[in-house]
Amino acid sequence: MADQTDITTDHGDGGETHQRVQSKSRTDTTQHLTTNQGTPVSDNQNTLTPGPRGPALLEDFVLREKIFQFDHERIPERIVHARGSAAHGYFELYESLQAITQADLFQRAGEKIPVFVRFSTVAGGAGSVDTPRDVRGFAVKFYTHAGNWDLVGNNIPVFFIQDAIKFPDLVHAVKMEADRAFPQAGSAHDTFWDFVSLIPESTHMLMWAMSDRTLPRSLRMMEGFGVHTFRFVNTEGTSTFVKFHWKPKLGIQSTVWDETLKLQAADNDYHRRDLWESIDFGYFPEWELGVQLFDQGFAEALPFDVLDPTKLIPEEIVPIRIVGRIVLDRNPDNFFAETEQVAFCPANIIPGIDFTNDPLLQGRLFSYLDTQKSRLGTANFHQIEVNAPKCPVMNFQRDGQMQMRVPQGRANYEPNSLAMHGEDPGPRECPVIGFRTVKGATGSLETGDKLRVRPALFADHYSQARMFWKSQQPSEQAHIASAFVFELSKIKLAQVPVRMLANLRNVDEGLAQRVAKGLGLKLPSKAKAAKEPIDMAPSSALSIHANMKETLDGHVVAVLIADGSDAAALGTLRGAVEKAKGRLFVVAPKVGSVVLSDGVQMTADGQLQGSPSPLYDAIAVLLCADATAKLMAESAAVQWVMDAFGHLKAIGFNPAAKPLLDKAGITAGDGVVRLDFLPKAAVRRYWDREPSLRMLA
Ligand code: HDE
Repeated sequence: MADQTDITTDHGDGGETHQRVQSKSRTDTTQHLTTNQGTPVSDNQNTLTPGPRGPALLEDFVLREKIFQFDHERIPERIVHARGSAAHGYFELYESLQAITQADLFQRAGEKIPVFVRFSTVAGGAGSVDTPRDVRGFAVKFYTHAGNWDLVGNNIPVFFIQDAIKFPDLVHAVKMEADRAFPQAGSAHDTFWDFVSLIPESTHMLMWAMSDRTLPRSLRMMEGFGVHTFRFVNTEGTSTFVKFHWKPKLGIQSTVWDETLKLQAADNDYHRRDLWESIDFGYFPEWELGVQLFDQGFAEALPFDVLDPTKLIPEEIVPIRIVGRIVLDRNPDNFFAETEQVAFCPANIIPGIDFTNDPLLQGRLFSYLDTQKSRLGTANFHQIEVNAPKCPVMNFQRDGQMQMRVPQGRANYEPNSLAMHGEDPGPRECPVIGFRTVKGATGSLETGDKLRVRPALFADHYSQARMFWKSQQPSEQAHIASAFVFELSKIKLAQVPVRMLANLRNVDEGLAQRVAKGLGLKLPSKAKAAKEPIDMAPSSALSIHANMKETLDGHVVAVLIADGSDAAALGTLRGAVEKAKGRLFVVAPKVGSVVLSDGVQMTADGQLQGSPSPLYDAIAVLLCADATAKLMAESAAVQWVMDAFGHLKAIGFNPAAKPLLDKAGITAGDGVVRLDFLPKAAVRRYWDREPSLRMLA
């Protein structure tokens, strides 16, 4: 970077500010503002005009170039997953998987390779909020020595549809409605529920979508899944089926619905900011990579088809083997160049990994490459820095818009005999380590007449939806039932909630009754199932509440202080929170100056009205009697504690602050503790509090 101290600021005839290089730096061109052609610019404040009040001159190439580039700053946003946030990091392998796969990144235990990871919502546009009820994308680009491998997954292990040919219909139905362009980012509207209520294959995914999985507390606290069944292939050509899982180091955690709604108002960028700040503060987000491995015999014995992306394999049946981890330790330097221009594609695989015939995956293999041409405008998008492999790339593909390379010589075809004539012949195939599609089929019925049919086992639409429901704790079941009520309450097409209830009766009669009651509707007769569901054993791994980690690691505790707050108590609280690897965020009525009990003046991190409690994991109220009396007349303060209580968070307080809690209607109970006990209490939420606070379905 140029030496910015060597700059003079002065003003032009119209009073405008000019920051100019000093005369002694005129020969040091590293400081000079230039056009895209490298021509130094003398004035970046004024358009070229004849006379001070004359019209703009067409010859002003400085103006035209600047506005031209600005006019084209945006590229088409992604048709789905438009809103996303990303980070750089690395993948580290724990143990060699050489016997199972020849994939380069799984060979040498302890080796680290770079990754770029983008998280996204699905339905909303690039400028929409971070916290709608929505599936989250979890896309990882591994820059391996053998080429880029993209694992383009979601935070839910199954999908709404079984065949790619239905994807445009699904996306049209869930995105804002065609005539009115709302809602911006959310599924609670007519067209989505009209569509899904007509395709019972969506029922399993709907159960997940209505669960708290779609309300993650943080991108750092959600699981990720490759969804489809893939294959590992070893050097002998032997293939093993594999399902990929990401397990967050901090455990899974979600918000409650009322909190989610309030977060949308409190901070549109809640997840983006959280990811950025965590990396910035050195709390590096981390996930372990797990694989479920199984063979063809096992797959054929299952009561469902492993090619069906609406099904999962419970961890209790095939345990997850943890093989490595990703750590995200660097924020992007530039959002557009990296996060926006990154182009993921499930077809980007490397030797040792292969596809299966999952019809959803097969369609995706076409879609992603195709969409990048629309978004990035050229077939050369793979040369953009974030997309470029970090290993040699050599072939005979040439030219096209925005070719960044300058290929040497005449070898743009092969076979060629140019080497015999002393010229560079270009690269050659390698039958040994080059990518080879695995021989043999995934199972039966993979050859025969050309048909447009689905395998018969795909018709089981409800067994796993039922398994998911049975695997949830009562607190989670109440959230799922309430989410169905909330979403279906927004539907104006009278037949749609009725059709949905008829489908839900195949999942669980109790669930259907609770939703019907919440909607004030009579339970319709059960929809006829294409295939009668079977009862599968519950899988506790599918529950968030059963698996939440009690920790302050990477979490934020906010403390409300004001003039006169006890300085020593604040210091003790900070020490304890930071010792538990949490962050303390200080909130005060005036951000610029708070005078503590010891007379020392400090600044707060956030002002009370701009720092509502939904933004934090737990809160503390540390006020002297005077400040408490004043803040009892401030609705933002009363709301602050009331919301934390309503969102089932731990609340710590000093005795003088208690009247504020009383005013907010906060009753004693689990998680409402004296300040000293807060760091211990703040490691979890208090689900038992909920039934006394809101009417859940
Ligand atoms: Fe995608 N999906 N998808 N998808 N998807 C896109 O590609 C598509 C599906 C996923 O951060 C698009 O570059 C089809 C399942 C993620 O840049 C597009 C089908 C899963 C991202 C596309 C699916 C995903 C995308 C839009 C059904 C989880 C964001 C822009 C056959 C396993 C990647 C783009 C990023 C993005 C197509 C279904 C995950 C249009 C046709 C299932 C995480 O190509």
